[in-house]
Amino acid sequence: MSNKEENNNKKLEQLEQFKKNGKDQPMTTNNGTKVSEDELTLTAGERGPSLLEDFHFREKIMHFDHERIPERVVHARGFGAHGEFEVYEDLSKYTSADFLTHPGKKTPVFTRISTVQGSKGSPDTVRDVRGFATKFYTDEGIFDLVGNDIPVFFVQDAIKFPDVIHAVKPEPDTETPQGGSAHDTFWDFFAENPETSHTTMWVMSDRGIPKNIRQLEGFGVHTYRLVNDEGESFFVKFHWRPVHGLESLVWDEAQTLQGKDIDFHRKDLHESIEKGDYPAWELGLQIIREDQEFDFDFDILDPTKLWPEDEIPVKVVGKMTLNRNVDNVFDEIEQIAFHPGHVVPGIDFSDDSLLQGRLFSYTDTQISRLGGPNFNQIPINRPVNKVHNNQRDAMYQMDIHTDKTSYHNNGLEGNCPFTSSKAQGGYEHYPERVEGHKVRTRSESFKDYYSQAKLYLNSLTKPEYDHTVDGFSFEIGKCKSMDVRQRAVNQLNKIDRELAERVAENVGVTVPEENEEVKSDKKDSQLTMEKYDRPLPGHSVAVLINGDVDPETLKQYAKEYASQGLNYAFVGKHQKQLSDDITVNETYDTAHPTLFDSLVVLSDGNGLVPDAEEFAALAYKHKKPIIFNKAAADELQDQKIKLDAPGVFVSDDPDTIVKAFDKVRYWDRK
Ligand code: HDE
Repeated sequence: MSNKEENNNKKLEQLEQFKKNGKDQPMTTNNGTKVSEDELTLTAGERGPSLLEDFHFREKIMHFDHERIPERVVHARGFGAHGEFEVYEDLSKYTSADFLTHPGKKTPVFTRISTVQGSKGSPDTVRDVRGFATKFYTDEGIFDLVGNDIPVFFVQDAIKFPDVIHAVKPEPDTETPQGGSAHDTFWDFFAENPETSHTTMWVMSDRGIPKNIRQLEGFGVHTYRLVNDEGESFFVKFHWRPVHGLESLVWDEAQTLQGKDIDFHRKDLHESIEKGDYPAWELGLQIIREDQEFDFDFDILDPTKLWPEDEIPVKVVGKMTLNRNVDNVFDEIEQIAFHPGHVVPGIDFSDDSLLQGRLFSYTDTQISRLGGPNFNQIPINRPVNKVHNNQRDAMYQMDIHTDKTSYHNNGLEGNCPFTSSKAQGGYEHYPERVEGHKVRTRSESFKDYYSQAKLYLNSLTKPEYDHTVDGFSFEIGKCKSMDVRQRAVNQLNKIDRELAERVAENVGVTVPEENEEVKSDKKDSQLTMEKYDRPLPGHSVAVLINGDVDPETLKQYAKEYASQGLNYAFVGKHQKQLSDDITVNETYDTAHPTLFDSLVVLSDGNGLVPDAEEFAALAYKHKKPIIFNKAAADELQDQKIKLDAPGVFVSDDPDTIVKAFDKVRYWDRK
């Protein structure tokens, strides 16, 4: 069969497929008129001027001209997916929320993970906090848990949010840097607003550069309330614990990826769902009784403080699995509208003033982003239960209301829709008793800015601590103003003397003579990233094929890696099919060591090409597991790669990979 015939047959087959899906529809204008021509404008004569009466052309271009909507002020860059949530046990002791009291019941969810600072087209792997927002479509309405991947926040009061965001966003005179905090205004803010200390400590550590979306933790950050059927209330912090473990990039790798693949995180999420290797998180709760509110050495309403897990353990209560990719990124991920004020009966707010401020901001921002107050009628934002109320009209109204009345009380329509008592499932706010003077002051209990920053540092492993020193040194070292650098280091001196000394030396400023560091040896065992297991499935391996390696050998590697649930790619000089089932799908140009978790170098014994050595050198530098076959090990020229270094293996056996992944990074490799 000729190529042309083959193509025609393929097209016919496709058409049959589309017919089956009901997609073989004629093209129409937005008014439903069938379109006869979609590639040529209407002109007066073949070479003549275009005619204004070409309504299809005008409509097509007009619509295109308006395709963009304002990006989110913060969290503009994000990706997400659909999934489901299932609670493990009946939590009615704490809450009346239906989706938390029926084990086995599956609640649909949508999760969007985002960076904070960068614009919509910025790279995924910048150093930043990640937003972690989940919409639960419960039978009682929507509950949005709009959190971050770091358990604390930069500021204590919502009125300071525009300030911290203005400081971290690109500087106004140059609009740089994009997607990062390594610049003067952010570090000036850090130096002048000590409440940022704790969160900044997290962002400068490995937590600021997560390896992917699947492997990060999530936190509700604020203290919320759970309220049970009897009206009893508990304070609660929400946690998401990644089933695939918690991993980070190294900074050099994160920066390289900003060029090699700016979509690194979103691709990983998308591809793992396509493969059926579903990202999943367990929901955890830290719960304290109301009478315990003042039992701790921090204020539970202060969002710059975490609740140490050694003191208040996390109770794991359910699991979220993301199992369906979106069909259309704009329609779903861009138009989704989260709001911490979307709650269901059984979940309520605390007096955390940051949370209280957020309750205003999110609806307000949707009005300019999504064009009016009817954004909850967009398909991705609709609750699964039916909405009935007397709200009417406004921009982009999608419903046709057939009731005569749109007010309450009414007599004409039986006073419908009617309100419901708590017993009937109506939302009643927790009747917290409040009293006080109207003041603009902050409680004394919010004024300890350094103890938990120190707690975090004390809890890190030595490599994690060293990375944090490097994070601060890079960021502060990027500041042009020596005064800003000095003031930032002066702040560090109040938290940790060693950190201040090491950063000061790296960025060319002095450490204050006085040793002012907060005195505390307190640690929490749950703050290091090392606390997680890192299951083998889902990790990736680049298999370098140097020379003419026998396809039968490659088949054994492919079989072993597939059986371990690893994602692997064969990398060689050219993309080509070597046998029926073995294809070299990547080259030294299309692949890069930063795109993989580990490396296997297979040589045919005729000398390693320089590209292969370079590949290995970078994977070695980034402390990844590396396996050389015996031939490759013999041929290795690069003196910096030590074959007896931690995490370097010499073996012809495909199952060495299991041993190699004993650690995901060999931090002790020099
Ligand atoms: Fe947000 N935040 N935020 N925020 N936030 C927004 O809402 C705001 C805060 C968070 O994937 C905006 O729809 C104020 C804390 C996430 O769509 C905006 C304050 C935490 C997302 C807004 C905060 C968050 C947003 C911008 C201080 C973690 C992305 C677009 C009181 C607990 C959600 C939008 C998504 C988005 C305001 C502080 C998380 C402007 C005023 C603390 C994950 O309304």
